[in-house]
Amino acid sequence: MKTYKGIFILLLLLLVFGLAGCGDEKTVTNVGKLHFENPLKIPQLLEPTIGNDGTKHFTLTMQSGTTEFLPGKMADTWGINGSYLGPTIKASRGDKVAFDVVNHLDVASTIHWHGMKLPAVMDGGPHQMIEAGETWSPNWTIDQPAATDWYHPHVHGKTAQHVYRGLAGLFLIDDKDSKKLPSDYGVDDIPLIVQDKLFTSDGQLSEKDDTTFGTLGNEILVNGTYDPFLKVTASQVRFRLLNASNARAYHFGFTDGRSFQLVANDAGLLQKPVTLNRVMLSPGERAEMVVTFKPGEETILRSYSEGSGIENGEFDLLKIVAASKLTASTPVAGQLSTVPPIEVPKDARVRQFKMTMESMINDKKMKMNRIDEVVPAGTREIWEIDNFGWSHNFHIHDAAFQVLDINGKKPPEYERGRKDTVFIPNGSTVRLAVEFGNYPDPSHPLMYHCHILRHEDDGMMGQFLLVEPGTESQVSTQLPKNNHEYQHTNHH
Ligand SMILES: [Cu+2]
Repeated sequence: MKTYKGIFILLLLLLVFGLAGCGDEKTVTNVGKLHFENPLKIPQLLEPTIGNDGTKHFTLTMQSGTTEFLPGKMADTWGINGSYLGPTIKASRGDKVAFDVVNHLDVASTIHWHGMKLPAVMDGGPHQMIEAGETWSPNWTIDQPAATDWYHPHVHGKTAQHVYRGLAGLFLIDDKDSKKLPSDYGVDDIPLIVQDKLFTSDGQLSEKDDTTFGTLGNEILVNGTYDPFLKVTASQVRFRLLNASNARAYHFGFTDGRSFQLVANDAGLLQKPVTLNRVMLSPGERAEMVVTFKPGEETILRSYSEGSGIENGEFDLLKIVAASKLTASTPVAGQLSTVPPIEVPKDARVRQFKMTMESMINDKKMKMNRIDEVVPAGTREIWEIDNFGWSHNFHIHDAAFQVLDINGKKPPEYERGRKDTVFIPNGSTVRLAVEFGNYPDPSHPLMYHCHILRHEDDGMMGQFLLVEPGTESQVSTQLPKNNHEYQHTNHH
C-alpha cells in the first residue's frame, strides 16, 4: 500500500513539474560557448566637409555587401559606407548639419534620425522614402542636449528587415556638459551596438521570424563583431550602449558583479551619476555608463535573463581586458546635466494610448494617410501609455520625455533622465512628461510607435502633426491619397 502511495506521489510530482517545465520558455544562452577571440570593431567616425557657413556635410551611402561574422563564413549583409552597420556621426549642439543619403540598394529605404529634434520633413520616417539610386539631402541645426542618438531605416512594413540586415549607426551629440565625461572616441569613449542574430549553418543571417516579436536571435553581435574582446587602456571608460536589436531586451551587468556609474539615458545625461550593477534596455533605448578598471583585470559584460519573451536569454556580450598600465582619468563629475528637467504645466493636456496584443494603438493600425493626433508645436503634454498584452515599448519622434510614473510609482533614479523610448511592461501604465519639438508643419506627420520592429511593421504606430499653437482644429487629419510619398510606401 505504502509503495503504491509513494509511486502515485512520484507520478504526480513528475506530472506537475513536467507541465511547469513545458509552460516555461527555456532560457536561450551563449554562455560558455564563446572564446572572445575577435577584437571589437569600433565604427569609424565620419569626417564631414565644412561648408562656407560652417555647415558640416556628411555623406551616407546605403549599400549591399558581404561580411564575415562567423569565422571563415561570409554573410550577405547591408551597410552604410561599408558592408555592415554605418559610421558614427558626431556633432555639437548648435552645429548646422547636412546629409547626402545615397541609396545604392536595389530597393527603396529611408534613414530616420532616432532621438533628433528636427523639422518633420527631415525626420526620415516612412514619408521620406529614398528610391533605389536616389539621394535624399536633409539638413537642420542641432538644438538639443548631448545624447547618444542613432540612425536607421523607417520603411513602413520593412523596418525590421532593413535594420536586421545591417542598416544602423550612431549619431553622437556633444555639449558643454558631455565634455565632463571621458570623450576620446574609441579610447575611453566606446560605443557598444548590441544586436541578436540567428545564423544559418553556412553563416548567413537567418530572417526566420516565427515569434510574436519577430526574429529573436541566439547569437550576439557587438558593433557587428561576433565573439568580441576589448582591451582598455584608461582607468575609466565610458560605454555608450545601444540596443539595436529588432526585439530582444538586455539586462546589462558584469560577471564579476562590479558596479558602474550610469550617466545618461536615451536623450540626455542624468543630473547626477547613479551607481548600479544592472541596467535594462529594450529595443531602440540607449544608456551611457562609466566603468572603473584596475591594471590587468578582466571582466565580461553579460546580459542576464529576467523573464520570458523579449527578456528571456542570458548572453555573454564582450570580454574586457585592462592593460597592465592604464592612463589615469578624472573622476566622474557629481553634477552632469545642467538642463532643467521636463516639467508639464498644471493644465497640461493628457493623451491616452492603449497598446494591445493585436499590435494596435487605441484599437487602430497605422495608416499612412491618417493623422491620429494634432499637437501644438513646442508644448509639453502628459502621454499615458497602457499595455494590455505582450511586451511593448513606446518611442516618440521629435520629442524628449521624462517618465513621471510607472503604475503610479515614481521611476527609479536611473530612469529619471531625458528619454525618447521607454519599456512598457505587460499590464502596466506608464505616464510621460513629453516636450515636443518646435517645428510646426501641418502637412508632414511624425510617428509614435512600438520599437519592437515586427510590431511597428505590423502597424503598431500612429501619426501626429506638430502645428502652430491655436491652429489645431484647422488642419486636415487626412493626408491626400495621391500623395507622392504615400504611394512609394504603399506597394511592398
Ligand atoms: Cu510591441
